[in-house]
Amino acid sequence: AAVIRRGDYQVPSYQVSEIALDVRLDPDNTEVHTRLQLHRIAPEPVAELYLDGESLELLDIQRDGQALAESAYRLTEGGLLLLNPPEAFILESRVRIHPRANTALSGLYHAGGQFLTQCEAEGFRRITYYLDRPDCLARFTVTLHAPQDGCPVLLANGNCMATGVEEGGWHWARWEDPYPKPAYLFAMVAGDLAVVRDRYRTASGREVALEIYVAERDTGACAQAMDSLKHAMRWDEEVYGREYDLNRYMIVATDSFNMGAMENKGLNIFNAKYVLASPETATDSDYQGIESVIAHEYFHNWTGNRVTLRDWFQLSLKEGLTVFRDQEFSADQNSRGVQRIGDVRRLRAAQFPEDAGPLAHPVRPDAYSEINNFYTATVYEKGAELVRMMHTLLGKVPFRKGMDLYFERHDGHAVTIEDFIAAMEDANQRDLSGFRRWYGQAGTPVLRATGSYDPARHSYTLTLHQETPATPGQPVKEAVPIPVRMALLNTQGQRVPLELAGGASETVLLLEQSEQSWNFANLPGPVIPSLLRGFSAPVRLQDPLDDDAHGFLARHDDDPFNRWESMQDLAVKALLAAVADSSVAPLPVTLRNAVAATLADRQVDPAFCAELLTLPGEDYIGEQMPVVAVEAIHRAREGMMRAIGSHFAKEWTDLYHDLAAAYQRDGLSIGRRRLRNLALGYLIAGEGSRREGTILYARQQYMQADNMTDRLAAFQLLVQHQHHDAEDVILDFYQRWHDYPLVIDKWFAIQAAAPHPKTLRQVEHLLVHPAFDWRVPNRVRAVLGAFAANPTVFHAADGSGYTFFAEQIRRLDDINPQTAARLATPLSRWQRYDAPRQQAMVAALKMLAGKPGLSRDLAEVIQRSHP
Ligand code: DPP
Ligand code: ZN
Repeated sequence: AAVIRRGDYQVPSYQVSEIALDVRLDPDNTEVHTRLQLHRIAPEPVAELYLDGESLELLDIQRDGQALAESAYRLTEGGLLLLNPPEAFILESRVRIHPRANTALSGLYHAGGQFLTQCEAEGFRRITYYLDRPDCLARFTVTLHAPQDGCPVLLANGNCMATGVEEGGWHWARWEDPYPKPAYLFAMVAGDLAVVRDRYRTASGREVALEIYVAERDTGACAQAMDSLKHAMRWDEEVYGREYDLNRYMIVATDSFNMGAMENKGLNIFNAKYVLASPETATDSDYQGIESVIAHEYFHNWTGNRVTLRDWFQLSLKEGLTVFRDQEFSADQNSRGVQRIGDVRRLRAAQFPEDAGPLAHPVRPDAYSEINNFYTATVYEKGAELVRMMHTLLGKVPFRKGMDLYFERHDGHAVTIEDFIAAMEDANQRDLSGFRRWYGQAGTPVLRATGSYDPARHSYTLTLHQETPATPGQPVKEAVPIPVRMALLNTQGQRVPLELAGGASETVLLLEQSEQSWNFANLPGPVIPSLLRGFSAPVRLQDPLDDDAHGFLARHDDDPFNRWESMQDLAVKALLAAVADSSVAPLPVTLRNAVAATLADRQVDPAFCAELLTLPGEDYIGEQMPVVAVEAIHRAREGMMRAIGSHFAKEWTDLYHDLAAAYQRDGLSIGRRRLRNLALGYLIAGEGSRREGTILYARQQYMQADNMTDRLAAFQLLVQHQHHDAEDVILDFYQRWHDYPLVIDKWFAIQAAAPHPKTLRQVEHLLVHPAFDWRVPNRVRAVLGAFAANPTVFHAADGSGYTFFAEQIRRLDDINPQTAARLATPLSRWQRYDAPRQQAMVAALKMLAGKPGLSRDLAEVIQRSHP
């Protein structure tokens, strides 16, 4: 497929000032009439003007009111070529499209009885012929026509200007968006939806109507979404001085959606997973997911919509920045330390492996063939880390000055990452040129720290060294600026004043060369360094500390992230030792003491305590090995769970009973539930194969829970530990919740994630279950996504997991290429496994590569995975 390169960017030769759409909605045959006002901006006449268009049936085309002569245009595979276009003209087209058959869920589609659109990145060209590129900003008017019965609600971006009825039981509505926007932010919705309303008064006193559109029976489950929206609106006013700019903010929830949500101007469309929640159906982490995604899409109104992208290579300009903003929002709403740990966990789980494999790409990529494949952890999560580093280096107030200048300069424009950095630099007279390398260079830098205390001089010397491994297409790497937030702790665990930081006890060192040293003089005595506090840079830190020092930091470091990190380090080292030698004790004494101290610490917030006591996942352990030892890792981790469970059985039992409480939704209660469910997990693990006592706790908790967090935690433990003996609960769960798609997704996912050999068979059954639906991405992800994240089953030594998985991806590719390509990425990690697994994974990739009618999306992932 054609490769699109960043260096080939050209300004468009024409612009659209106005676009008016008139759409007659029918699931099988929708007609779209489009009227474009085009004018040339290129200085000289051009021979041709290309309009994008895909899967469109052209019925009629006119220029300035006259049928367009056949010699004046040509239809191509991907669009329409206008030959010798005049300087300014009106182009009218009429096309037919087929929303029900659109299972790719890109463009206009019909699902669950509703008409919905998804236009990012390039879905608008599946609705009409257009300059479908983010630097083409136009004012949109759209008139929707639909049967009044099936589609009483007709929505689009902006303001509703007029409505009316027409013959045959149809009606119409006309919407106008006063803000010029790129086509990827266009949206329309039609269906039988109920609405939950609220109001918001902006800082300057304007009233905004807030509307969440859901199915009638879900109107009681929108409170978290609505509250989160109001909090996000207030936060953006307070922290960034940004107000909402239309009179109405609409959110529509659907079960059929490729992404989490979409920030269409004034009319967000959301995966229902990030809107609907009630205590009975949603877990605490579902609630948190809603808070952050609602905020994320809201924040896009300024970072993405008002200031948009010049081209898709700049995707992180809006996504990295907006993820940073939503992470900070969540940190302000909840516990900052726990939030940061969660964000880093996600970065390490998804982005680090991506950056270390064949799909590695810079935060600002250089080339793509299908842009949908670049909505990645690198563009989002690493992109957010790059913004965070600038925030760390500049400080809060200068960063805000930079943002103000960015908005002032670029409001209403389509800009680049370069423009963002320049605004930060110009507002603060700072040179951030090193960040351009961060954006352009793939791979995770390794930061090696060495240090020594000189008792004669009372000084500590710290040396930092950086090196970024080669990635595909980038054999040689340059040094990048790495901000290292740090402190030195004395033997009582207190931070000591640092001369080189003017006496402050915490500072940010900036490593710009490949190696630099710092000397900390006049110290009161020996010190232990606390480095990369708050995870101040997205790097792999190799610190100079031994287990005793980590054990010390795990108890005393006042930086929550580093305290957690020390605990993780101890666990990872012990696990790696057990993987290498199965006779090694599963719970070394340093770790045991750290666990004991954490369990005994009554001061610590329960949510943070749960983080400290959660062992690193199998994937993360595998990441630390040259070749992932699938079974040995699983055994070692189970062994450590069992050892911690049995050694501290009394503490876990006490915690389990002490933390029992009626359901409440405040932060403290959430933390207590989390810790209590962790305790239950350890108790069950600790009983080894007997499990008569504590499994009853889980059964009881499953039956009696007054909320989904507790019920699901028990359910998961039962499925995980009881194998076929859990069949009664599996059945019970289904019968209770079969009317709730989001809950049934969990039911599918937990079964597909069970770590035992029979899971493959079970998953085969799940795929033919009446509730399974290949057209619903949430459902497909629940089964195939969970399966591919199940280490011992997906990576079964006989290759059965890979073969089975590839067959399902092959099938999905005909239905929804975007989701198929996304789900297929675990196969790209083949180099990380032993030879027989490598062969089986490559064979699976080859089988997919030979598929007839392979999509551009999947083709690109396969090609890059195994060039
Ligand atoms: N909907 C996706 C997001 O908000 C793409 N813009 O991240
Ligand atoms: Zn986004």
